[in-house]
Formats: sequence, structure tokens, C-alpha cells
Amino acid sequence: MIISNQPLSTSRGKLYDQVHRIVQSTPALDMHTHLYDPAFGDLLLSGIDEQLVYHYLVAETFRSSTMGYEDFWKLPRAQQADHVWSTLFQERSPISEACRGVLTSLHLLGLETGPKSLPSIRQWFKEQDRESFVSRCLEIANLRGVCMTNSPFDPEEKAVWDQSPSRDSRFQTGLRLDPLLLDWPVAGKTLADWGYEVSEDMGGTSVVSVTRFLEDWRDRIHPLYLMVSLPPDFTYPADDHTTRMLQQVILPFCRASGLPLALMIGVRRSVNPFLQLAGDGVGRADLSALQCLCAENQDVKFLSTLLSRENQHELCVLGRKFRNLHIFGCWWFTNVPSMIQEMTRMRLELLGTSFTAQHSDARVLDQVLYKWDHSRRVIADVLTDKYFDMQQTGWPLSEEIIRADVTHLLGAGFEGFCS
Ligand code: FIX
Ligand code: ZN
Repeated sequence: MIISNQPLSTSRGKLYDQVHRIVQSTPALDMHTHLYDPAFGDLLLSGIDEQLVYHYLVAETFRSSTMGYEDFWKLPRAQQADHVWSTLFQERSPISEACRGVLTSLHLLGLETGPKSLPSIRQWFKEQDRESFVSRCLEIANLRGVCMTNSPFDPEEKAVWDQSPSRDSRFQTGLRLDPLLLDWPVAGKTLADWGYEVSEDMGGTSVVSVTRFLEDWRDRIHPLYLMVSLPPDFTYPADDHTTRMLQQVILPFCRASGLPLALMIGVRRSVNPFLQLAGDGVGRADLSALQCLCAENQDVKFLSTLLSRENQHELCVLGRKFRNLHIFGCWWFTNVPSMIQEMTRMRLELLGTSFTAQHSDARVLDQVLYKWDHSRRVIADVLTDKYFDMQQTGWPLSEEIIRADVTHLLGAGFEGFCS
């Protein structure tokens, strides 16, 4: 890449090409995924069948299929994938964002696609060497790192940590705390089984013990941040367990350790339980909870992404008020081009470059290909508009400046906020 300080041409077409090239070629840090370090074996999902049974596609399949929910879940994975393929890719055009995503990922891997191509695609995936496939996906998506979602409460994952796996430095960690905040009866019992002295009412040595549990996992996995997904009716402060856990354990821990707390707000879990993982919905949150957390704890760092489109403007305004709040990504139902475009534009207009433009939330390795390709295109479109407007005033712009902004938006800003 030639880096030049020469002012760019004010021709819109040339600016468009330059910004797109820079956004495509700047390595990103994917700050929230559900991928695993290859050392975690089968927990790292990849391949066409896993892509097809992704919960985004399962939800869409049931809109058009008359198959019973139970009948679908009883099928072996490959047959579930066959059903998704026939319903969404053969009987109609694969036009939704999730379907388009499968096609983009396959295309970027150099595979030909068409209604009859599933058997040959499967065969191709069978022939791939796992180690080199991981590198290939990260290279094509141009990711310099990927942050996992690491839950000590997941028995399969914990079993791997217990073996002290030899780690791949491209995969970083994030400590997931949902059960601690949202399901204390289960989390407390689990902690007690592991030898931490806790009680049902969080009395006695509970606060000290849960803090020690966090310290132990911090020392064990070295997370970039702590995280939790919260429902839209999350309220703070409230006379409930979540507030007590935040006030007595998590906020003091974040304050002392300097680790940020990521609050992902707006998911209504299991609105249709028959859909299993695909059955979660969205609700508009009351952001006075986040406002209060940021205001009362200015020495604690918060990361936030919200699920409801209706919350996005309010979130940007909160971002303007609190420098201890870093906004990131277009989460889940907002990870579609129309929403990425709207949210990125609004964030640039209200926050400048002081946010992280995207995370993938990928659950299957190959998905990073489409998620980043689609997002990078939209981010580059919006940036082109913004730079064009800026240039019209006579303000100089250079390749170097654009690259620094994009580097910031694609992970360096998040790292700076954390450090
Ligand atoms: O809570 C989360 O981290 C969500 O991203 C997931 O639970 C969700 O299932 C997902 O994969 C969204 O993209
Ligand atoms: Zn997620």
C-alpha cells in the first residue's frame, strides 16, 4: 500500500474508489463473536452445514416451511441443512441478508453456487485442512484478531479451559457473565459446586467469593472485557439481584481491574421457544439504566450495543455525554445493510470517529467472510459521503488520514478505550 500525504482529488468517483480500497485493506479487530480458538476443537464451527443451520436462517426457513418444529430438530445436522437449502435456496431466491451472506462467503472462497451446488460445496469443505482454513478465513476477512465469548458456565468450554489449552494469539477473550447477573439460583449453585462460598441471598461471604471467582477467571483467560446481554426491561438501579450484583461485585471489580463492562441490551429471550436459539426477539430498552450506570460510575468503562433500531439515536446522545461509554457494532437484527448504513451515518454525525463501527457476532468461522465484506462496503459508502462533504469546504484529506480514521473505527478505537 502506497501511503501519500497528497491531497485527494475532489472527484467523487475517485474518492469513492480510494475510501473503498482503504476500508477493504485495513485489518480489523472483530470485538464480539461466538467463535472459538481452534484449540477448543469442535466448539469452533465451520463449513456449509453449520452456515445453513445458523439460527438466522432457521428462523427464515420456518416462515416458509410447514415442517413441524420437533421434526426439524430431530433431524441430523446435514438433513436440517438440506431442508434450509431446499426451502430458502431452491424454492425461492436467496435474497435475505442471511441467505446472501452464505452466497458471499462461498463466493469469496472461490466456490460456484447455484440451486444444485450443495453436494459439491459439501465435498469442497470436507477436503479443507482445518488449520489453513482458519488462516484463510481470517486473511480474506482481513481480521487481525477475533474476540471470543467465553463463558465459565458453559460446561463444554470450561472443560477445555481446565486442560490449559495452548492458545492461538489471534483469538482473544471476553468474559461472559449472563448467569451471574440474570440467573443467580443456577450461577450461585454452580459457584458453590466449584468451592466458592456463596449463599442464595448473596449474604455472608458471597460478595468476596464472587469477586474471587472473577479474579480467578481474569487471571486464567485474560479477557479484553466483561460482557452480558440484557433484556429490554433491564432497569438500574432496581431492588433486584442484577443491581445488587452490579453494585457489590461487578462494578467494583471493573473499577479495580480497569476492565470494561459490555452491556448488550434489548434481547427478549425465547419469544418463540420452539425455534430454540432462533427464537429470541427484540424490544426497545429504557436507556435511563445505562445513563445512570455511566453517570454514577464515571471511573468505570462501559461498552454498549443495542438491539432495537429505535434506541440508536438515544444511544448516540448518551455517547456524547459520557466519555466512559464506547458504542460498538450493529448487533444481530441491526446487522443488515439498511441499518448499518443508517447507524453508521448517525454515529459519524454525532460522535465523529469515537465508536467502533462493527463486530460480526459470527458463530461459524466462514461467516466472518460475508459479515465483514458486507459491512465494509456500507461503511465505505457512508465515509465517502462524509469525506466528500468535508472536502467541499477546502479541508485537506490524505490517504494517511483516511487510513488512520478507518483503523480507529475498525478496532484501534476500542483498544484505546480499553487501555
Ligand atoms: O447475546 C449475544 O451475544 C447474541 O449475539 C447471541 O445470543 C445471538 O444468538 C446471536 O448470535 C446474534 O447474532
Ligand atoms: Zn453475540
